[in-house]
Amino acid sequence: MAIKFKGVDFIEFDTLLTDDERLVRDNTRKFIEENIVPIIELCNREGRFPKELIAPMGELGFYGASLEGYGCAGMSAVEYGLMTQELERGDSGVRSFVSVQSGLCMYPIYAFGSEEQKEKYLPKMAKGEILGCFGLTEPDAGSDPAGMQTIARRDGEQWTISGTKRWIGLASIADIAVIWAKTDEGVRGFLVPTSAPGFTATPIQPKLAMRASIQCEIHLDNVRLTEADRLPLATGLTAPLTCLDEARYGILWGVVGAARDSYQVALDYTLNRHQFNRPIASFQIAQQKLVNMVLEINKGLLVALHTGRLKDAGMLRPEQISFGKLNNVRMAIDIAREARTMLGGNGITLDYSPMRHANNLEAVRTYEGTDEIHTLIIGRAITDLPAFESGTVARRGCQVT
Ligand code: TGC
Ligand code: FAD
Repeated sequence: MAIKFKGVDFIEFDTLLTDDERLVRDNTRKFIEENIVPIIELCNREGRFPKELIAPMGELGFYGASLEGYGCAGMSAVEYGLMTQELERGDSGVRSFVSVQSGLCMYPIYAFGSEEQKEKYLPKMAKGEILGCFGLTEPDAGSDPAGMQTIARRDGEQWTISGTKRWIGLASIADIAVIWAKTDEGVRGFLVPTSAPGFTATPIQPKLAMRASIQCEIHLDNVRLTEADRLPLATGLTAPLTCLDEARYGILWGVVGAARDSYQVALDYTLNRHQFNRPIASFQIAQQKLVNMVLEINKGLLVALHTGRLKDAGMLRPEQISFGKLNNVRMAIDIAREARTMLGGNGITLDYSPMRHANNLEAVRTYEGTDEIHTLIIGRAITDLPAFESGTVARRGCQVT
């Protein structure tokens, strides 16, 4: 009897997509299969970000893909999500690179920047000629960014910024950094050229996750900027949190890709490897593991698609993004780990992807809001009882001394 469902799709998911949506997904998949899959294990082994793919990904319109104008592709939210799914099927580091450039750097310029800033940066960023990074987290302010200590002081038309940011993706190869700082007027966002005197970015190494990507500690030592470097429409903590919504949305799709790849590897392996004179996939426990993966991946896909349809309709709430991120990352890491068990000893080598995905997903469950923070966001939404003290900017004050 022939296998009826060779891929993971058990629910005719493609019938829920338009031709354009399928095209975006298939084109991205082809790029990943031809360009990322052949090199990604080596990149992980060497701890190397594949910089040589920055320009080709720009040519395909991967950066700022959901933005309109300025040389961006103007994709729908669902198309963007399907794209990130394929990117993360390749590697979380590749998807994260596109998330940072797009959702965390181009998006704030697009949403909060002046027309001059948009014209100056977005077309070149869309091509990958200018790279950006996003500095919100600090050594002592991660889950609670309102506790940030980076300070920007105004002196007429000039600003001086000092502080430390940690875990900042791409910072050592970026041309500009979107830096969030406290000012007398509250939290504000700045476009800091990484060539500015007083700006340094040092990669955090060694890492056991996201090895094919770069994260840095940034030091800002009296970096001088002008008023033209400030994002004029970014006022308060809501501005960076809105950027996080964009990136979290990409993640809730992306991680389904990592889960799908892990499942496919486990399925292929257990169909082909024999023990006790039979394919491992013929054993009931193996089938139960595969079936659980198919159930959870298909549910995760439906959550992602529905979230995308809400976003395209302008109806998506931040708590619903938390729902998708928490559910789908949890699903994906469980599947990557389970897939690893099905490969036996071979599963701990770099010849197979599930353990690499599982390690990456350890980081994904931490960044863009930890599992615990998204649990508390959803908990607050369903009880109207915040389990954490909200409004800490107001409580601690933004007074710059
Ligand atoms: P809270 O009192 O809840 O809110 C303050 C103001 O912000 C508004 N707001 C949001 N607006 C848009 N989107 C959201 N998701 C929002 N969440 C809150 C809120 O309405 C309020 O506005 P207003 O006008 O009433 O003042 O703020 P809080 O300080 O109590 O805490 C909120 C909390 C804990 C949920 C937030 O701080 C949080 O999400 N913490 C997690 C930090 C985080 O996710 N950092 C990510 C850094 S970037 C990163 O990790 C990149 S990884 C690379 C990659 O993406 O691949
Ligand atoms: P902490 O906030 O110190 O949390 C430690 C633990 O305590 C977690 O388990 C957390 O859930 C738990 N905890 C905290 N508060 C509570 C609470 N109220 N209730 C229960 N549990 C709680 N940041 C950027 O600004 N830009 C980037 O580009 C970026 N990229 C990243 C890439 C990677 C690979 C990583 C690992 C991080 C990145 N980050 C980035 C930072 C990331 O967003 C933070 O690591 C994350 O928000 C958690 O902050 P923290 O690491 O300081 O952990």
